Amino acid sequence: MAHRVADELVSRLVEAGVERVYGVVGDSLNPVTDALRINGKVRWIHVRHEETGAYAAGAEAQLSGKLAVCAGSCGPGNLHLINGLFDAHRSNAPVLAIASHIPTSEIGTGYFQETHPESLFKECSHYCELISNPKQFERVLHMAMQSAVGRGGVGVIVLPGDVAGMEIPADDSTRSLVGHRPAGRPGEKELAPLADLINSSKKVVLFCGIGCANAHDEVVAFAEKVKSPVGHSYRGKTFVEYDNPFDVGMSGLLGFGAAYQAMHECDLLLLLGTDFPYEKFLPTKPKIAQVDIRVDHLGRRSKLDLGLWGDVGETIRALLPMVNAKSNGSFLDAMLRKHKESLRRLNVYVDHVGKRTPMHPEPVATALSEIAAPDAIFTADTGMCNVWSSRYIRATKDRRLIGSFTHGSMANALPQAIGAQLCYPGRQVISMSGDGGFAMLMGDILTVTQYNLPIKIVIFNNSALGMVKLEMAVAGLPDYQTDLKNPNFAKLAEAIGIMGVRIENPADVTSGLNKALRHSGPALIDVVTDPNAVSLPPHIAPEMVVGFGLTMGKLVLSGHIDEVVDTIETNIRHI
Ligand SMILES: Cc1ncc(C[n+]2csc(CCOP(=O)(O)OP(=O)(O)O)c2C)c(N)n1
Ligand SMILES: [Mg+2]
Repeated sequence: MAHRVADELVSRLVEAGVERVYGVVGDSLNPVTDALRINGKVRWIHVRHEETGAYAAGAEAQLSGKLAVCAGSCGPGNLHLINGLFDAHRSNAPVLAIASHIPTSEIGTGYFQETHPESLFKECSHYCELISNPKQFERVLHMAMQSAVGRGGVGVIVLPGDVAGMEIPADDSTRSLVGHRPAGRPGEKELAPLADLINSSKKVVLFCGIGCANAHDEVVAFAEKVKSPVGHSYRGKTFVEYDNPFDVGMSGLLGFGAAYQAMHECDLLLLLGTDFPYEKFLPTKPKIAQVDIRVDHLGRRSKLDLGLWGDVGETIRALLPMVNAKSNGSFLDAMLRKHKESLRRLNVYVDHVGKRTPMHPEPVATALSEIAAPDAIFTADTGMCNVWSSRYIRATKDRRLIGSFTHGSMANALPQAIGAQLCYPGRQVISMSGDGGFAMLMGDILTVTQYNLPIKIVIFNNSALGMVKLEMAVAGLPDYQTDLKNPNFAKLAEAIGIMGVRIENPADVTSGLNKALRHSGPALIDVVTDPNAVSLPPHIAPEMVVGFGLTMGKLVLSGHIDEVVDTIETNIRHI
């Protein structure tokens, strides 16, 4: 049988260990899907929207560290991938995107469905090339996959349908992908000034990001020796929060605990594997040192007294014998006390659930954390689910939490859960969805039913674009266009043949979640929550308070006094 470029593509995917390709079939992509059908070793996952496919591939890649693949047909088909690819790329998730393309003879003529994917995907990839000749194919594919796997992010091949269908000789020589990272760390000469800084500082604080993914034990051992509070970013959470007696929570607008205070009261702040972007939350007074394997991250947020290029775990292992154990733990103790107190305040709605409806979301997230499996995979939608997941989902050694943490796009949670569940069929996967986020890519609940994926979709149904409602309040703007008129999502789930559980009453939270999480198939839990539940950051800047006051003033002036009372009553216990 004739061997086409598309057949060669599939052989190379098999060789690279790819198990699935997410996408929607169509025209120019036909040779590729046909080759997948014939080969039979790679599964085509038929999503309802290509953006879902890109998110799902990104989730697979983030969780497994292995190459994942998505595909879109020419023009609009691959254009739909783009937001999910931005997310994957900015999460350093190794993803290959196959952007199929119009026939080569038509390129540049304003042909039906014509776009220029090689320009469109440039910004969301390390490598993106058009394959216009079969002889080019093998090397371009290799470079796209190698850049995705090696640099962490997206590689794109733009493959016209006619080229995909052209015959080429089967090639059994291999060009293997190199996926492992070098165990790079600074030498003793570069480490010495860092050891000096640490030894001459009384109060050292660690702030840990995703770069600490394999450095839990090193971070904790260092914190113990130097008596350091350990704060973390959202992406760092699941890797450093568990089994860590020195944990002081998270910084940033969604933050909690004593991380902000510790970072501002220390005399040396060590930024470890973090690219935390919010300058306002970073201190300027203490000395700052940063360690990162991504050299372009060094010094791009804070002015550094010392930057070291290296893997966090390797660097700490080498550094540890060079630093003196500190005997005075009073700063650490004070921060841990402050953290405990802050958690106590954060838990007022959990400790005093009450009977009020619509209910607060915090007890829901807390119950979810308690009931979920110790190795559950959580995905969290952009919006208030970021707050509930970062604060109330407890990290364990084996749990994972992913979201659109760098790109910050809505509607990521359900698609990411699809990728997570397909990649880890034996693990519990929980999508913490906003009602806005869920509805945005709602069509792909049909992918959940089509593949009978036992995902548990928990919708925090506050009938609002809640995060934006809060942003408007903070900015002193009256609430505008944030309300959502929703159906009963549980009934909607039942209509498409999956378990639907509607929770309207605080007393039903635990039993409702239990019922759904114990169910062996897919389940949707529609939890009706308070649209006025706002979250205040641990550090409230004066201008934010002014903003809050202003909104209240404007609401009163516009006759919404009942809403003002409601909001104050709802949130007063936070302040
Ligand atoms: C694709 C996209 N559109 C708009 C936004 C701006 N935005 C951020 S959060 C949010 C509201 C999310 O609402 P919902 O999913 O209901 O979650 P909630 O905050 O209410 O919990 C919006 C509109 C975004 N981040 N991404
Ligand atoms: Mg909402």
